[in-house]
Amino acid sequence: MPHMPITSTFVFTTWIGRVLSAGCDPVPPLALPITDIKISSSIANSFMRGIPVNIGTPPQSIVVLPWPDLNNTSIYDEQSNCDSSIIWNDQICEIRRGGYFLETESTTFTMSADLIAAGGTPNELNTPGIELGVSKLLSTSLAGTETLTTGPNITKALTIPIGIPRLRWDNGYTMLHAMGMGSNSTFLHALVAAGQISSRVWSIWWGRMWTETNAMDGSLVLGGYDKEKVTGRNVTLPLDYTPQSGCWTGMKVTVSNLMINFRNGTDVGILPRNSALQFCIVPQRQLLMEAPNSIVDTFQNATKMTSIGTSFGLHWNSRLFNASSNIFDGDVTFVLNDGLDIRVSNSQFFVPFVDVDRGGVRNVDRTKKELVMFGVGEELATLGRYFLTAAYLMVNHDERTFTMWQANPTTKSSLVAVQREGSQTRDCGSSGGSVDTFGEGSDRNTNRDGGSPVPESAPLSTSMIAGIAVGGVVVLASIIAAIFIIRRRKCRNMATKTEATPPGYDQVMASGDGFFIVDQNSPQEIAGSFPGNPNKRKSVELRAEQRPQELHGSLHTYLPGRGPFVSKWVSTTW
Ligand SMILES: *[C@@H]1O[C@H](CO)[C@@H](O)[C@H](O)[C@H]1NC(C)=O
Ligand SMILES: *[C@@H]1O[C@H](CO)[C@@H](O)[C@H](O)[C@H]1NC(C)=O
Ligand SMILES: *[C@@H]1O[C@H](CO)[C@@H](O)[C@H](O)[C@H]1NC(C)=O
Ligand SMILES: *[C@@H]1O[C@H](CO)[C@@H](O)[C@H](O)[C@H]1NC(C)=O
Ligand SMILES: *[C@@H]1O[C@H](CO)[C@@H](O)[C@H](O)[C@H]1NC(C)=O
Ligand SMILES: *[C@@H]1O[C@H](CO)[C@@H](O)[C@H](O)[C@H]1NC(C)=O
Ligand SMILES: *[C@@H]1O[C@H](CO)[C@@H](O)[C@H](O)[C@H]1NC(C)=O
Ligand SMILES: *[C@H]1O[C@H](CO)[C@@H](O)[C@H](O)[C@H]1NC(C)=O
Repeated sequence: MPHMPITSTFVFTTWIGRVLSAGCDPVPPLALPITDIKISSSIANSFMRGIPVNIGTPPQSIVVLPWPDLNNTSIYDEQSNCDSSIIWNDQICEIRRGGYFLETESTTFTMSADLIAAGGTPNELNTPGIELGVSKLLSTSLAGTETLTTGPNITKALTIPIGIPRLRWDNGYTMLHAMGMGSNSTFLHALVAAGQISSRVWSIWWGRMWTETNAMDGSLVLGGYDKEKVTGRNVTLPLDYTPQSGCWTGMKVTVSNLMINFRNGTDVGILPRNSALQFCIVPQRQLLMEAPNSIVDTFQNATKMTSIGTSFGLHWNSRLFNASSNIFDGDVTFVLNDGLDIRVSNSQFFVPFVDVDRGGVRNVDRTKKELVMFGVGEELATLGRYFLTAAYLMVNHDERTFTMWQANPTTKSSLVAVQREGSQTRDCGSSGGSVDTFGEGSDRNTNRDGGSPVPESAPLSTSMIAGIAVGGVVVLASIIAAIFIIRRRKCRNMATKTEATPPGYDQVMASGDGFFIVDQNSPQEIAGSFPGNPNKRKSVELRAEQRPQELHGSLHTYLPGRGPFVSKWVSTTW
């Protein structure tokens, strides 16, 4: 019976396809809004843009930003260590930190000896260019575990290790609570362990800010990405955290040219011929880019503008312009080496002057404009949050890659789960949300709809079919029984574990007692004392007379805040 193997294979595949896709629900991704949140209920327009999170019991609302260069999460309490050269009073500090978490008022905060004992990750980075305090955070933070909930659909509270900084470790201008989204993120591990997402994948689009029309919230997607918010082809590159790469978020891209797109259709490239510039993508940074000073100067000269100073507002270090002077109205395009062009629209890199005043009110002053670019010296250039108004970024820690698209600014949403290649969960995606598996070829369709590409075979005689039926049924029945058992087990495991979950993690989350071994080499103390001004390297270009000064009240023109007060984030009922 020469045809039997072919036919059996076909029948077998079809059956397996059905069996695997029956009754195993995919874990859909979660989407958290990146939006303007009113930080203090008693202060009008005390807005900050970030992700609303409820922490502790009873829940306290705070605002976080994802930090790809931290593995664990830093939450500020009242000892919030704002840099007084940037933040002029405590009220501003509280607003710009995204509200304080008062651990003494939470019944679920469990203090531990240190962050590693709390289940924190033993390794953090010490790459030049990263916030100087990062390598010291681990040893100096007040540590513990705490429960948090975020997003309307995360019904189950997660318990994760948190650190409460006791050191002024960050730059003064990326201020909100820091959600660690690094390669060994405790937050992502906890979500996977709790079965709330099925892969350590996260994606971000920042939204569109400050425009009179068409402002949009951004979103952070956990476990996948939002396919409505991407357009065109993508570029996928490996995450590289090595010191050689020099990029502390692991996401380094090469830009072969930077084009100025004039309104009349003329495009002018401003990078010198045959030169390329490497950028580290740092989504939490407050600007579009930090690049060599000569590039920013060339940009300013090519657009025939004259700066009136440096900003000390929310977009600290950006260049200020008089809005009633000759203001460039075109776009800027980053031409990536890998064939992707990211065009940032004028409104998203030429923004109004924004600041939080002494009373905690966010003021938008449209008489001045800020070019959200900063000239740096030797350190690696960065692309910050305003780059992610135009680019959509997905980080896949399971595959150790990151992917970028040109963003499609929209409020529409269609979440796609992204799962590990070869993962057992991929066939569970035939109903509900779609599941996209990297590197998957056409065979996925075969499994999904029960074998559309029918293998070619010669017609079979009735007796052959009978033989196949009798022989096959017995064999298939036992195989299917076995598959059923395996599948059930895998589907169940999927909810609690992926291949990438570090051994023992679940147990730690459950029991709360840490058994991690401290890597003696990793959290190294910085020799000598911590520099008094962590901002020093950033402000190196500022001349003395440009240093932060008190702004006078008259500079702040009151404009109604743009963001709605999102009351549901503040309510304690979810
Ligand atoms: C929350 O769940 C509802 C119902 O399942 C769904 O319609 C909605 O899109 C989800 N929202 C988010 C932000 O994921
Ligand atoms: C996170 O932890 C991993 C593994 O311990 C380490 O390799 C990495 O450098 C740490 N930092 C980041 C940003 O991923
Ligand atoms: C990731 O972090 C856990 C603690 O959360 C730690 O036990 C594990 O060693 C880390 N993984 C790597 C690869 O360092
Ligand atoms: C990225 O593009 C490749 C083809 O270049 C495609 O195979 C892959 O599915 C895309 N990834 C996503 C997440 O869309
Ligand atoms: C477009 O405007 C730029 C800048 O003003 C100018 O240099 C260029 O010559 C103009 N191009 C055309 C085709 O008018
Ligand atoms: C920009 O223009 C200024 C003033 O004309 C000039 O001094 C400077 O060298 C120019 N810089 C660059 C990088 O072109
Ligand atoms: C901007 O320019 C206008 C007109 O030249 C002037 O009246 C105004 O004072 C300037 N504003 C600032 C902040 O320099
Ligand atoms: C975890 O370590 C990192 C860097 O060492 C630091 O960001 C963080 O503070 C620690 N956890 C917290 C939230 O303190």
